[in-house]
Amino acid sequence: MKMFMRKSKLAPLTAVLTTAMLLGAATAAQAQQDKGHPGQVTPAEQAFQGAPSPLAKEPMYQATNPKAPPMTQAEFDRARQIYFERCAGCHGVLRKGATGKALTPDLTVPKGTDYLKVFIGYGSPAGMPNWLTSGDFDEKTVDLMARYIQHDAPTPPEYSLEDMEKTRKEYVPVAQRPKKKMNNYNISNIFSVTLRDSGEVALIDGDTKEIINIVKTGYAVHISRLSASGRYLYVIGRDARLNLIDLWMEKPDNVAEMKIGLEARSVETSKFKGWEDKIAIAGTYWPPQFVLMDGDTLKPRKIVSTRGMTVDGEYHPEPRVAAIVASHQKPEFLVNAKETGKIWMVDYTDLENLKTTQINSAKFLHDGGFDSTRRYFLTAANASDKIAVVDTKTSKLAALIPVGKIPHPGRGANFKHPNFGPVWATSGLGDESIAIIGTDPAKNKANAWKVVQSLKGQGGGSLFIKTHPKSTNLWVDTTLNPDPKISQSVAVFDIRDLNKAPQIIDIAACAKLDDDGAKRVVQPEYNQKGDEVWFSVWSAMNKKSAIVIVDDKTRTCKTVLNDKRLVTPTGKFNVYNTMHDVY
Ligand code: DHE
Repeated sequence: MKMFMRKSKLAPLTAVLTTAMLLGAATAAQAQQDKGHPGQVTPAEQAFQGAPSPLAKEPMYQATNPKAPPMTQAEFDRARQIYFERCAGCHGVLRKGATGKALTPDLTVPKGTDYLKVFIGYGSPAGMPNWLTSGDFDEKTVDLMARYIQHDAPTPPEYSLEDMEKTRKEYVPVAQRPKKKMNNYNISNIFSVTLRDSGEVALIDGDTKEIINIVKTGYAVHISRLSASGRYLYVIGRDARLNLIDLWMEKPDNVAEMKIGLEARSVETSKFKGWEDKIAIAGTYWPPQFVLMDGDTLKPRKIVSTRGMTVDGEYHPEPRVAAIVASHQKPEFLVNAKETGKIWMVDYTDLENLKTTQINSAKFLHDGGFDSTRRYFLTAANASDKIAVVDTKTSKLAALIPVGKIPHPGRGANFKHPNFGPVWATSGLGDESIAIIGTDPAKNKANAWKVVQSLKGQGGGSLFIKTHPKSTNLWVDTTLNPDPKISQSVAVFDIRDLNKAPQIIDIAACAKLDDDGAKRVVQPEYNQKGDEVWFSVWSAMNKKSAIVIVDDKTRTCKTVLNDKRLVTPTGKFNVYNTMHDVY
């Protein structure tokens, strides 16, 4: 739906244009001084954070601020929807600031409508998009939003255990589920593929490349994770709908489902010995909390709020739950609370008397994965430009490592560096650098938790990097780079000689899609054997997309999956690699 005019009518605002330019310059310096503001934000990061929030559709309590310019109820409702679709990702649900600035009335009212209109219309070098001059908003919308942010932020509802339980469905109760695997699929090599905008996952047989089933999931479905045994597949949507799929069924399908909140990104399951498949955990962006559930029925057992103090000692009302991983050392989950910079270690052995440890790292925690021994969790504090390392054995922060701008590892890539021993690598959104970090404090102490080498990739806008223990290739995507030549291709480095320039492979060209879709290439994912790499060629819903499978050894395109049902494919999760944290 196109809600805004593409062509901007500049006239009434030209009077303030010069002021806008001056303000722009002033804001850069101001932004640097703002506590917790990340400074310059790249177009790639803006695009990444700009996904519409499902909260736009939620009813909310709305208080008006008598000091703010008046608005009708209809104007309010429209502004609120626009805010959640366009602004909440950076400025936060409650407008208390996240990677973008706080926009609470105590700050916005003194600035006044005209000043705010300039910011909204023309953006700032600190990263605020130019909504008017880009053609996304017309002047009326700019005025509407400038007034709206001077009123109190509406609060979306909380979400309790009872709310969850009310939405829970067990399509196939445990007693009626298979007692053994009822199909002939090589389950370990199934891929669960996110079909982002159709709200489905495609289960694809990695051996035959046939689609096994297309399973209905949540809105703007996000990631899949596997239970420790590999039987159960958990899928989370941005609308916080959690689906449980049983891969033992003749035709794998949903067996249970529940809404765990109003907006979510992450899910994981217990992996420690003796606890396989027992407990599931999912985290929400709103409300800021995580829930522990029974692994096979999703029955919610315990909710824990992440609201609290940041690592700088300031209260944060909405620390969103980002990545969650299951420890292999202890019966614990590691939960990233994004805005506070705290990594929670959650002991799941006694949910009634829950024990948690909060590890201080750096703000804006996002994604991450384990080192090759699965003892250390390496995770991006993305807008802090750092990688935090947690020792899951000692439950302590092992290191906080400065890297390039806005690291985004996915789960990262583990390999043996010819000179520096075991390493883990991340690429990033903000620049072309690829940081290679030593991960072996026992035998390679001098290199541990240091960037031992920095590679030069194709450019910024990288989301994922991948290799496999059986491979000598290191694949790096550049999905959100503004140059289509770069976003449609990937760089592949030879791990045996990392000083050699990478080979650039035009993956989108392999897909041979005959339309003008964006064809962004995203997320390399290996098959179980480690001899194929799967890439999504991602275009909008009304355009053609595909999955391109590359032969890892020859680095040549081997198979293209272009079934019409593969709508907006993005993340792909190989069962074996995901359940064993192989990356
Ligand atoms: Fe993701 C992982 C959050 C946009 C594809 N993404 C993650 C994780 C988080 C996250 C917290 C780690 C989960 C975990 O390990 O438990 N993603 C967010 C956002 O907040 C963000 C920036 C904006 C939004 O509004 O959602 C966002 N993500 C995207 C996309 O636009 C992507 C590229 C396409 C899509 O399908 O939505 C995307 N995110 C992914 C993928 C992973 C992921 C494929 C898992 C990678 C892996 O290898 O595990």
